[in-house]
Amino acid sequence: YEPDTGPRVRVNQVGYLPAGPKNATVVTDAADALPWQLKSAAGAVVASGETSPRGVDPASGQHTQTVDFSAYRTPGTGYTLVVDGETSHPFDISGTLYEKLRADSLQFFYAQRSGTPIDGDLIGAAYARPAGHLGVAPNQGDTDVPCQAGVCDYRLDVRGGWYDAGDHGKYVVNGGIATYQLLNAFERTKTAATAGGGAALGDATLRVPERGNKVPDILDEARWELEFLLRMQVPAGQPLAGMAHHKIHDRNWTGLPLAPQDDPQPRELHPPSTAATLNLAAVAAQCARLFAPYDAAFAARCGTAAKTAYVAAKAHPTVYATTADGNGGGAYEDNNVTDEFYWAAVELWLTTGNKAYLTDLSASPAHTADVFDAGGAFGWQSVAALGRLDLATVPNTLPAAEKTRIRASVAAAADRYLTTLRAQAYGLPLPADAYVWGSNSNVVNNAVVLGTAFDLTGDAKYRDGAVQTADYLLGRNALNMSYVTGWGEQNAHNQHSRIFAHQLDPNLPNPPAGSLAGGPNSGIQDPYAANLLAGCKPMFCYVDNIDSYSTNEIAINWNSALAWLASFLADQGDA
Ligand code: 9MR
Repeated sequence: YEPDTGPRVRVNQVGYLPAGPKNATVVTDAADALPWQLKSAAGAVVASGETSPRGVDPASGQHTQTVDFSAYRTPGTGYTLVVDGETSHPFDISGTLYEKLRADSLQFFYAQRSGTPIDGDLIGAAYARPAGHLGVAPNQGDTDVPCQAGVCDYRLDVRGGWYDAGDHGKYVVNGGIATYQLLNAFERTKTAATAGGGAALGDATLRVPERGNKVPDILDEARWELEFLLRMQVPAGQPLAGMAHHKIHDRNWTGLPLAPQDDPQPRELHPPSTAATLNLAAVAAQCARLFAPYDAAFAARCGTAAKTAYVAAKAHPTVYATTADGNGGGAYEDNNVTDEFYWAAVELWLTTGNKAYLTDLSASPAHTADVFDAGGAFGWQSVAALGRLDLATVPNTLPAAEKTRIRASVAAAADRYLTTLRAQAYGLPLPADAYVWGSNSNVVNNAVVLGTAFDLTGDAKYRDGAVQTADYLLGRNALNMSYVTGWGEQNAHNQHSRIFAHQLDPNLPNPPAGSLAGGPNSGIQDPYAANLLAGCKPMFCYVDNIDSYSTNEIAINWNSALAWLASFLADQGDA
């Protein structure tokens, strides 16, 4: 199978920031440097130079050369890059490229909302749908959900939240990290010099029903999930009170397409887990400090839930979710919760200032370990870096030397991601052996570390690394395609989703603009990809087909990463 990858000159198909880095990659057998030309929309040569030969790139297996045209800074549209007789897809040079991506990537969450009708006037008629899983036939509903056999003998109202991905499941650990990232994108605006005080993330910046309520819309969106996460907590008086159920989903996997309101499957609560409980503790603690100025009662409710969850997790520290519980929904297994304990203790300490949490976080091995993995700085299963990043950025009373150590660890990790990025022909912070399920989220999360290092140090090399990461996502890659729906000349739009299943039913929409595909995955764990892509080089292990859930699904934890990065980049203006 040979995908059609178009012109051999690969660029960010959306564009480049005027004063930012401008890099492209050419696939060529030529051994020596080649001349390149940058052309305006009218075809005039506005800049020229020579490529840098790179040899064979391990991630793609391709023989490549790179182009650096950073010196050209004139804003405009419809530029192309010409090398080796090939013309790239067109792109812009503009300081406002990422503002709409910030809004689009956040808008994704409204489209994924469960338990509420989606208003076509807000996000387009194609996306309007009735509320899902409120108990209206044929749904059995999330309003009164029983536990799986033998798990508990009560029922819970766990309506609301976001559907995780292309399925209708709702999982506390993945909801946790996604909510963290939206809250963190907001919290960043309080400390980052480039964030303009957060006006761009204020009220009436998104098309959500809550716009105009004087609460920043990104917080309104996060609250939709927070309310669900709070509902997943085991009630007082029950065994394991204060823990959080790991997940709620259909008894059996359903087929595609399937609108949420048409899902007839029984919904079931799965056992509580320590990981889910600590995710609840961490994000509810974030909620308590960030909502305090807007809704004191809600902030207090979050604070109580966070503390209760933390106490329950300490009382039941080894209740693990396993791969065995993977029928009808994802397992989100985890048998090491050292990192979750650390993250939760950090968030609770940052919110309350209570010394007991400081004692706990200081005693955690995660506090001194190198927590930033080369493949992915953090993810739903490994969250220590979230605690580290927040200790580095959220104002706190750590002794100066300790704060310096924490911040230096973020910069050191960012330096390593830059080293990786420079070794890649396509300029991304991911080594060739790390293309796993959801690789795009790892790529972006590594760029979040770069962005945070820039916020902390003001050193432009980190910001440039984050910009280059966006280049990879938006077309500078072996497949010559953008992984963000509606963004770039050739973009992913057939992602695996029961709701946005246009590929299977022309009456249904594609995912909304701003939806990130999971990305290349050398594991090719779904039958469609396994059959089509056997033997693929890492960056080729992707197909924009709705059947390929292991390379091409949408997911809240991937879009939350994109939203953080897009917001960071939008704040850089013309860089
Ligand atoms: O993102 C998850 C990835 O890290 C795992 O390897 C994979 C298999 O367990 O599951 C992914 O998460 C999926 C979840 O299990 C169910 N909803 C869709 C998620 C995205 O594909």
